[in-house]
Amino acid sequence: MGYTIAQKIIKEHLVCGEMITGKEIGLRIDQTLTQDATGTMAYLQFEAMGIDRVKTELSVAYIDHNTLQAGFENADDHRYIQTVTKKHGIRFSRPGNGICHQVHLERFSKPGKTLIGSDSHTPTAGGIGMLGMGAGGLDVAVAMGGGTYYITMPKNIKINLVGKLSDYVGAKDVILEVLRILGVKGGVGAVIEYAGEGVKTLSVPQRATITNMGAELGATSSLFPSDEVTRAFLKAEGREEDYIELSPDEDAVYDAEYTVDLSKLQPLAACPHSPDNVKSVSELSCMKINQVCIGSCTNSSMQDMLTVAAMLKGKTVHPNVSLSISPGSKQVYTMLAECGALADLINAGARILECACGPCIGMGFSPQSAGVSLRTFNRNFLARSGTADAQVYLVSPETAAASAISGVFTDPTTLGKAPSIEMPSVFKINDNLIEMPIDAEKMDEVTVERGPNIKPIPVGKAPDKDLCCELILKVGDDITTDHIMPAGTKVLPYRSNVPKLSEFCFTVCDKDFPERAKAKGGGVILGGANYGQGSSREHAALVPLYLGIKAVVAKSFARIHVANLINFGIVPMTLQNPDDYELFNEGDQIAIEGFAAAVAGKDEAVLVNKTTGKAAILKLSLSDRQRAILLAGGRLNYTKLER
Ligand code: MIC
Ligand code: SF4
Repeated sequence: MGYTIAQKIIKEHLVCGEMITGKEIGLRIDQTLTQDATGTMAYLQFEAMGIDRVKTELSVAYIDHNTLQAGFENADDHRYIQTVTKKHGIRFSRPGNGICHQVHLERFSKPGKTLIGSDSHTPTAGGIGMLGMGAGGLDVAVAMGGGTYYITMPKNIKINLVGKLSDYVGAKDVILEVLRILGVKGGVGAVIEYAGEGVKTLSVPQRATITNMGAELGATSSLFPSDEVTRAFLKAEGREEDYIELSPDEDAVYDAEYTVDLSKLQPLAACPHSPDNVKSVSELSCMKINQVCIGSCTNSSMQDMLTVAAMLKGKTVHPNVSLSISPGSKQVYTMLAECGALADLINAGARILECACGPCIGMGFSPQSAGVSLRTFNRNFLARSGTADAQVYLVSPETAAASAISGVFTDPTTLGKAPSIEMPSVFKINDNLIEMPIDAEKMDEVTVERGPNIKPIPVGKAPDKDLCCELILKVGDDITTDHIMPAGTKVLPYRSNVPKLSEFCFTVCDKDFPERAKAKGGGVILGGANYGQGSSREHAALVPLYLGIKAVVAKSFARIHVANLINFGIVPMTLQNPDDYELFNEGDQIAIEGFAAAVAGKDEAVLVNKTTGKAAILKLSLSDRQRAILLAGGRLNYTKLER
């Protein structure tokens, strides 16, 4: 039996375990990336491990999330990351150089290699045939130290692309169609591979738009083959030597296959508040809009920007609309300026932002009250924009530009023929904002600078024999990490200050949660299906740990979040019978009988509702390694015990 692309890369990097779907495997990681909102924690953890220099082929620290700097906190964190990376052998991408995934795709990604990043959209690199996976900062720290990265051996889903995109239909519409078909849980436990004749009609940045939003499917990663289009992209980046051809074997076996006919696709939009709530733009046409935001790691390439500039040239943004544009990288920004397209955007009335995440993570540009915002981003979770009642729709750059001009939701295919854009065959290469680390023998010369905002990381405890506490919070299905630990201007500056961060935990769902959890000394959270979907932020585990959460019981969990819970010693348990969710209410006194025994190997415990007398069976599915981590009270303790 032949191999899929994912299986080929996994086989090359397998350190332990068997390549049997659903079993835990360990992988050697070639490259890592961090961004600043998760990076501070990752480097604090790396420092705590006491390893002098990173052991990966390449590690890069990006500054792209927390660039608003409304107080000293962000700048202090930047300085910490800049100095700690210099000392320990990590490249530092300065603020102003661009969004981690866009820059990494341009400058460092390599087909056939493995990459983990402390950001859930690390699979963007799959656009070039690199196995990129999002992970918690602690997992990235371990990989930087040369440690193994553990995942569940994924199944393989194939998406056959046939035909060719029509005018004004973009790569975003392809992934929105896949989201429509599979839903936000459809990729859980899988790598999504794109195949078929349609593949060669898509450029690398278009492919990267698609693999980027595989994160929204819950997938472990997404991959395109590496082919002549990949070679041309690498050549334009002056890195043709990094090219290798990569495709699945003819007889590779996939667990499921779907076909998307590119020529039949229409412009699509993900409606509030979930990326899989997909409708056609024509169904929404004429709805008044207030804001358009173009950019983010999913749609900020030169191709996207040139398309938007060509559509806006000579026009004016509608008076009722505010349009922001954030190019993805310094490379894109410079090329836009040099070819004059930036002037077309400015002239049309676009508000040009720096090349960073910006509005995508609620760092500015929050919509007006109940405002309708069209965004080329990848997430439209409730309140993520910074305005609690905003209505955010995810659309292609083509739909965004057409609607920005008209002031209403506009299907760009009604505009006739699309303007042709000319992509440069050689890109503007200047890595002057990537700082190289100091040589190993000089590392003692570097003083790591720590600001007062950096507070100690909470550490977990071994599980109690039986757990008696309150059901401190009950939430529904598809709870995102933006619900658990919101971001935005008011919260993000405290990513290295867990006590302060705790004041915002779950406040999107229940503004009293932090106070209640503190007063009651924590307890257990009950969630629905796909608990913890979305970002890789380990703060969504660290902060509940700080607030005394010992276990989360849910119908099912998202991949990165469950790994983060285990890393910080919070026990993730599932209801054997999902209907038992109804037997428990917030505020009930509960007991998890046989809690420690379940973790130690019994894999089963009883959740008793002391208030009503009802009970439910809880299941725990752990590898021996995960079991040992939880018994030690989290990975930091476990690593100390290992030494
Ligand atoms: C996101 O898009 O949600 C983020 C912000 O990039 C997160 C990381 C974080 O919370 O810092 C992610 O995707 O992992
Ligand atoms: Fe940044 Fe948004 Fe991409 Fe997250 S999804 S890395 S916040 S641009």
